[in-house]
Amino acid sequence: MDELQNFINGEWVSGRTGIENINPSDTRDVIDLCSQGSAEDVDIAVKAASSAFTAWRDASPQVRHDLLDSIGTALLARKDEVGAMLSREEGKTLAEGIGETARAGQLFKFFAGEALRICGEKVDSVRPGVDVDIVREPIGVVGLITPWNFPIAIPAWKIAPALAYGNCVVFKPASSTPGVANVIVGLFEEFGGPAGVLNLVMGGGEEVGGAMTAHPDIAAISFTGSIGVGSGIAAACGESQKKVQLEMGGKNPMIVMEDADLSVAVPACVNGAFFSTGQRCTASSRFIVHEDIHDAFVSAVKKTIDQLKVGHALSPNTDIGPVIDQKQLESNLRYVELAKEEGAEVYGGERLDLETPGFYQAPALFLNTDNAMRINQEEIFGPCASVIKCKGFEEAITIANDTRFGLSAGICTTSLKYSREFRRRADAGVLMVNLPTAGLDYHVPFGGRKQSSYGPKEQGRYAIEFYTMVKTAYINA
Ligand code: UN1
Repeated sequence: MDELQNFINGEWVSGRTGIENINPSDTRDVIDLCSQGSAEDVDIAVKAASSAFTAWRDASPQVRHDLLDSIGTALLARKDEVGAMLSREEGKTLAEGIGETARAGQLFKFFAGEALRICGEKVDSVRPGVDVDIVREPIGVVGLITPWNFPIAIPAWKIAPALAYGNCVVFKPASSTPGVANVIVGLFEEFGGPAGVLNLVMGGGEEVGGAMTAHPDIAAISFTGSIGVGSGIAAACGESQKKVQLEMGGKNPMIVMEDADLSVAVPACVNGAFFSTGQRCTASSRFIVHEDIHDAFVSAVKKTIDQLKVGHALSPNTDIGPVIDQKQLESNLRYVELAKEEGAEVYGGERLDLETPGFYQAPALFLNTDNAMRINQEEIFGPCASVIKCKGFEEAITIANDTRFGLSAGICTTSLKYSREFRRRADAGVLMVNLPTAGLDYHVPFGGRKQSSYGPKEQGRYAIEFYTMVKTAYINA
């Protein structure tokens, strides 16, 4: 069996132990063995990154541009092969795996360009004869901790800006999707990335993640994952005074107004809730539907999900792949039971036994629900969505905002007035009008509010806020 190794100071090294990387579409398929790093490996990686920092910071932006651009071009050229690897280990469909790999390629190319556009400001001082220069500098060694659900796009949108702005990186990917993480690091090596600038340490959150958040020479941590782990990271970073950026959960609302075009609203809702098996923090999980359109909406959604084929991620007819693992599947099924206990009517949601042994679940629609129910307040992270009936826009927007989360929010309407009011009043970081709540462009900012996110936004030109720090110089010529 192939062993995936860690990459520290420009060398591939084995961990002390390894864990099996299992295909969630077919648990008989053990893809490879993933090396597990230790706190000591983190320490060696941080030392390597610290030693590499000055040269990388001072390298011409052309050098950083060329490296990132080459990685991006290669990801685009190899998107079919890498996308298939992604789908095999993560379980999203082949089309989604290829699409995500292409997105990762575009992210690298975007930040390649940004490396050439790092600007400062020159300001006249209030003191005559004095100039003020404001410049942005890299922050040093950054620790990047990424989840399994977008195993190549999220590493790309953290690694590419980190490197573009002159930082060195210690990167810990999720343990269930190490293969595609290795692809990025492999390309970095292939295109001559200097030793120590990008280090990969795989392993458990507690040992490897914990060693990263506690390390005195890591200046900043960017994390995407669960709210429980995220708040622990924020506390640890507060203690060691690191800059921190967190992207966590969502309970994203999609309002469907009485004037919505159902031929737009139904596909947007079904895509937002169930594609990628609902395993997106931007997934729609609460459909807030005007009473006048409620029955027509519900029957059209049921009809659409009846036609979706749940199956092996690599099979060409599959619309929805498996859930990532047994633990997540059990958690989803517990929420389906909870929905019944809380008085919802449940459509679908059962465990499916298919030709290959995998973690399959039918899409679940919870009907006649109330926003106060736990199924409408807790993030499920599976193919489950609720319908909440409302009487009008005021009630819809109140329900939409009645959550501790604030990542994405959507509305389906043909009215300019509803669309405008929604954009003014929805308390979320990403808003979608007549589009699924999930599915981001690669060149614009992303991030939420309330307990969904913490710290500066990711992606687009706004990524510079996190990956640089500002220096103000006064010059008396
Ligand atoms: C998307 O909706 O295109 O983990 C991406 C997540 C988010 C990314 C969503 N950080 O689901």
